[in-house]
Amino acid sequence: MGTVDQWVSAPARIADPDEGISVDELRLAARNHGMPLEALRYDVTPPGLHYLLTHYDIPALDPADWRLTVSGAVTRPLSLSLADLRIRPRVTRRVTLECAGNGRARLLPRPVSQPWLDEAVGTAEWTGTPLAAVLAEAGVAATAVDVAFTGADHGIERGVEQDYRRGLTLAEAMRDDVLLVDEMNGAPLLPQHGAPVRLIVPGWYGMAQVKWLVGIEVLETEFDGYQNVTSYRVKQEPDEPGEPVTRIMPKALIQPPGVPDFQSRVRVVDHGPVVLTGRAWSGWAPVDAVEISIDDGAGWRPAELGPQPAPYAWRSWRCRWDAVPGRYELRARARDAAGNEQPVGPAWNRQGMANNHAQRVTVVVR
Ligand SMILES: Nc1nc2c(c(=O)[nH]1)N[C@H]1C(S)=C(S)[C@@H](COP(=O)(O)O)O[C@H]1N2
Ligand SMILES: [Mo]
Repeated sequence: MGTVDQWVSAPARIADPDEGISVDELRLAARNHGMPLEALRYDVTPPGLHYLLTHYDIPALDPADWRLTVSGAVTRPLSLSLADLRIRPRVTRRVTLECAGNGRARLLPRPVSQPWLDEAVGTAEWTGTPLAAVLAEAGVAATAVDVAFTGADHGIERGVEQDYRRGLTLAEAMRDDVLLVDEMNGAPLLPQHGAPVRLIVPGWYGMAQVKWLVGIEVLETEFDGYQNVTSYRVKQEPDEPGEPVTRIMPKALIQPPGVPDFQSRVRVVDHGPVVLTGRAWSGWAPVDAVEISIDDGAGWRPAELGPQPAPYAWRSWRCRWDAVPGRYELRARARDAAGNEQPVGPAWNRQGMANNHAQRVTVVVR
């Protein structure tokens, strides 16, 4: 008999240059679906179309006996029921979430993990109560530095058994737009999106948005859990510490025009005037420019931006194109007000994190 470790702790792996997507990756992709790109038409993504990413299993939580504990370096530890949370001041924020691994399957060589293409994104109206006031009520010690958020889901990752747990600096946790939410688009959170309560940290990649929240612990030392220190790092070599993944890099996506070919998803468009549309977002600052290329990045034309609906929600863009018969590779790129520019090509890193290379949409104009 082997130990559990011997059977399940596969090391992080980079695919061989000509290695296709494996059954293990396909199994992850079937559980963790992306947002169908035609759903870029919606300002707010209908819940069933929002992307989904869950490391382990969706836990069974009964909202009637669910409790959220606030513990650690606080003067008044708390244990809150859902009713306790719901009588607190309520706020709704429109926030775009994107998985930090979005785009990973296009990297060469490919980091073996959830094989996202472009679709790991969605925007929702999240309703809940500000975290800062809950922390203030618990009385955060002057010596506190980080806050750890624990989900009710449990599993094993690279041989390390764990609850899903992420840390944030105290300063980030005390931002007034960070919420403990129990509603998505005006309805109770669905099981797959973290019911009954999840954390929303506007602007950050998905890993910070802890679902099935059951514990908040105030720490006097830096959080050193797996999901901050081992995973979600931008690094080239397996043994270097790398840089932590934090906020969402700017990205624009094109709502695929025309109609798709079933198997290849190549788009077929009639010649004549076409209005290309899509969405763009950044977790650093509002997007202030989107450009479109119809010839795979050889030339760029400006798109017209729609309103910025909320600081961390995607904004729409549109761009006219007089389509002449032929085959085209459409690309879009965004720039934000902080000066971050979306690159056309990928920047490789071992875990395939925070990659905002430009989407490519193949279009045949007839
Ligand atoms: N408890 C818990 N929270 C979690 C995760 C998880 O596996 N467990 N996955 C994270 C990741 S990696 C992402 S991208 C987002 C996805 O949120 P969604 O499934 O609601 O779109 O949830 C985050 N929160
Ligand atoms: Mo993610």
